Amino acid sequence: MTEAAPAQAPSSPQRLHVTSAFPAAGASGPVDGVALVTIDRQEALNALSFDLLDQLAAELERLDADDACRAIVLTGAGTRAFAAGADIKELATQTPVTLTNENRFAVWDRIGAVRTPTIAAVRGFALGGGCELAMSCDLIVAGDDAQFGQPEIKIGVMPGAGGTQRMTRAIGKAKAMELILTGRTMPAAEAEAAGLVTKVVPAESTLAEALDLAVRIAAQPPLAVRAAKQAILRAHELSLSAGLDFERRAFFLLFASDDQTEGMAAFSEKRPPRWTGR
Ligand code: CO8
Repeated sequence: MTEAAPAQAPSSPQRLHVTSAFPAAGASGPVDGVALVTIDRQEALNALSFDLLDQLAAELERLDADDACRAIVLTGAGTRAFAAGADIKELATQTPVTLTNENRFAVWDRIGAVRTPTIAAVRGFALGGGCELAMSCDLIVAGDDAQFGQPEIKIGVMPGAGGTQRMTRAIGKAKAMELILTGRTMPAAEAEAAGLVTKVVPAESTLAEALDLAVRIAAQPPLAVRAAKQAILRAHELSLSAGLDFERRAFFLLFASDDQTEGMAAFSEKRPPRWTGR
């Protein structure tokens, strides 16, 4: 298991706010093929400073480059928040010039480019940038204490890391307008009914349920998993005909993989498949 834990004193500007374990530690031992990444800045409800986001992107990229890592669970430390948004105190001093010149929002493109399936395990607040981060993941497992929302309007701005786009695609214009223009938060059950989250579970079992889902994804052939993820994400980007074309090409390409041969042979031979990721 590799672990990155906070190494510096809490007051240090270099403090690590992201820890990770690969393989993740489950209730009954290491979880094969699954990494757990934790945002740990509990004193600020895991608010996403620019440094924190840089650390998070670097960790996700490191895991994404590891063939043995087949699924990543992302969560917030503690029980109160996944992340309560961007760090408002840090944002307060920004200008259009600093935001443009320092280009720190580019980190969101790095997070969105991760090819390994990602699952957000959300307890408590997922607000503003925290909601945008959860929506950047492929699946969301929400505890029944989770609250989702884009409250930026209440502090004089609007969503800036995908909220207007991903929220609208997930729950539709009518509900997205209401949530974003009023800044109202949405409880977990409503988020599930609206189609924002994959499933709602009892709060205390959120991480276990997310790890369980990750295990089931990690057990599938990795080339096919990544190809299917890419095709699903294209459904939000492309016209239907272009998306169907992308899907068909990806499907055809998988017939060059050993896992396709193995999967279909195992079915005929009535035995479990042995995936190699080749
Ligand atoms: N940024 C900085 N600090 C925060 C944040 C935040 N987003 N949220 C909470 N904190 C801090 C509080 O300041 C407080 O610190 P302290 O004890 O030093 O005063 C501590 O966390 C605990 O918070 P509260 O005392 O406020 O806890 P409550 O239980 O009373 O309230 C709330 C919880 C309702 C979640 C409340 O903290 C709150 O409203 N937080 C702000 C939510 C918000 O507006 N989020 C959106 C931020 S803007 C944004 O995300 C834009 C995204 C753009 C892209 C991202 C680029 C990086």
